[in-house]
Amino acid sequence: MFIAITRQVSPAIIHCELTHLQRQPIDLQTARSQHAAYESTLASLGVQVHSLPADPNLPDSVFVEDAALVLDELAVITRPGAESRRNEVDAIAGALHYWRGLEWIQPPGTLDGGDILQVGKQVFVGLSSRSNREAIRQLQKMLKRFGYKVKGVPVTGCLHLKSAVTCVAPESLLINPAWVDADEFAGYHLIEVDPGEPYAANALPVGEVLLYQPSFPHTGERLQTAGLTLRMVDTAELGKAEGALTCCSLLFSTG
Ligand code: CIR
Repeated sequence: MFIAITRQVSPAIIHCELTHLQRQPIDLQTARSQHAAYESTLASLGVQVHSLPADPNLPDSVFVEDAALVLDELAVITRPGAESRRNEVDAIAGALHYWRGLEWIQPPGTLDGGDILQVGKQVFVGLSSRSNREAIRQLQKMLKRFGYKVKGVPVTGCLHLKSAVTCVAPESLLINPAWVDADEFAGYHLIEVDPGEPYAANALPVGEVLLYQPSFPHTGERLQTAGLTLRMVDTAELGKAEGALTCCSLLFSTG
């Protein structure tokens, strides 16, 4: 069975961190209804959704992905790169400890879960404005005993590694090569985003289905041509806070 941890949209989301986007108004009701649709799509696919309450003091806390890496063997609680996001991890650790033993990234390590792309036993970590080499060193030490390889990958032009590349099927990656070097992923089957849709590389696989954004129709066509089954979920309002599909859940199996 799959579990998804999610968190309700904070009433303070208009004060979110922004790195590559200009601030624009975010309609809280729209953001909340899109988030609710995201949760119900997961539930309709048989995922058990554990939705944590909103926190008015943590504007970005809906983006739960950044607070942890959940593997079969353990969960690693991150130390987010943005100081305003550091307190998000406590509620996530409190929820995750029912399912996994926990390890914690320690200072001076900084790590956002959006920078972590796991493909089987290979873990890629984006070297971004949020995640640093010290966190990679700590992750390598934590995960070595379980047989994982951890590799740092430079990211430019976007917030996180998973803004630039996500895994859409076993051994298949959806990538924007303008933001991350495709050579880092040699050996995988690469599907490039349509050049007119730079933000289109973030997709969320749930079993046999790929959750995807309707705002990227040309890349969506490429995914369908590659034989993938898409389920459209619109999170465009959260996109104004620089969030995408993967960021809104921590999805893992109970084995
Ligand atoms: C931030 O800048 O931290 C938030 N406004 C957006 C985080 C999105 N998270 C993700 O892509 N994993």
